Amino acid sequence: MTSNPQSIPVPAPLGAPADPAPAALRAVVTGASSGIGAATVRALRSTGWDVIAAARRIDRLEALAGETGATPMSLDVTDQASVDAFTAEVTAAGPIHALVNNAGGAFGTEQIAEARTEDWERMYAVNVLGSLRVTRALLPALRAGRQGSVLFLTSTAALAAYEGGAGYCGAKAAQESMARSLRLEEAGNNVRVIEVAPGLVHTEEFSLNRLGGDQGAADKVYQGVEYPLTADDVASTVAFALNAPHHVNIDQLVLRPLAQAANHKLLRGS
Ligand code: 8X3
Repeated sequence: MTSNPQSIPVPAPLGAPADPAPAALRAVVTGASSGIGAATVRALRSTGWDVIAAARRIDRLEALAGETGATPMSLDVTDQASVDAFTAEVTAAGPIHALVNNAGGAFGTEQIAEARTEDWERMYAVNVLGSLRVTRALLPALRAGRQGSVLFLTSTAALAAYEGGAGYCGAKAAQESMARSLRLEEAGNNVRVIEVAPGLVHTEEFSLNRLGGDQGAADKVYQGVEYPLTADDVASTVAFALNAPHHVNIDQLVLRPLAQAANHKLLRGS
């Protein structure tokens, strides 16, 4: 039986010299400045990971870094030059053991008859092409770490269509497809590929961004839903999947609030 590097260590017998503490595993989390990304940084730090918290809004990252001990780094996943500079700096410091492709979001709720091309371009740029750029750039460092994980934060929107969701559903389904291909391509390099697909998550910014900054409209999305998922609910699921022994590949993990029995069935109180 082979031992797994992420298994719980067996204590040394009494009197035996202690092994030096193993170096912490290193994770990159994109879109780390708020919501699920920031919560994931906290969850991974609290379970012993070295975390590089990456996002465009460096001021927010500095605060998160002060709180958690993560390393803040500027990254715009839609800009190849930014990804290149980020990759050079991160990989110079050693291998990577996990990449959490969290940067993304939804823009607009228009049906296809009224869809705004620029919203779709933005959704594909950040969710799909952003994940591609960062994953492609960090794969050599993930392979070098000899126990790599790439985790895609998708959505239940990837699993079923809904009116006004075509652009977002399509972008999330594209990420899901990317995860499936990558799993086949990288298994031989000991890189596992995980997809976490949450349903309704109440974060500060998701619906606000989607609805063009209209706080009233954003609040209505969650109105009467006593317990939507929180960013921490999702982050603890991400940490669970990444902390599983490395031979355990959780292909796809779907989580919804109890009140959302299906994408189209959301129970609201009065
Ligand atoms: C967000 C879930 O239902 O708004 O990823 O598409 S939903």
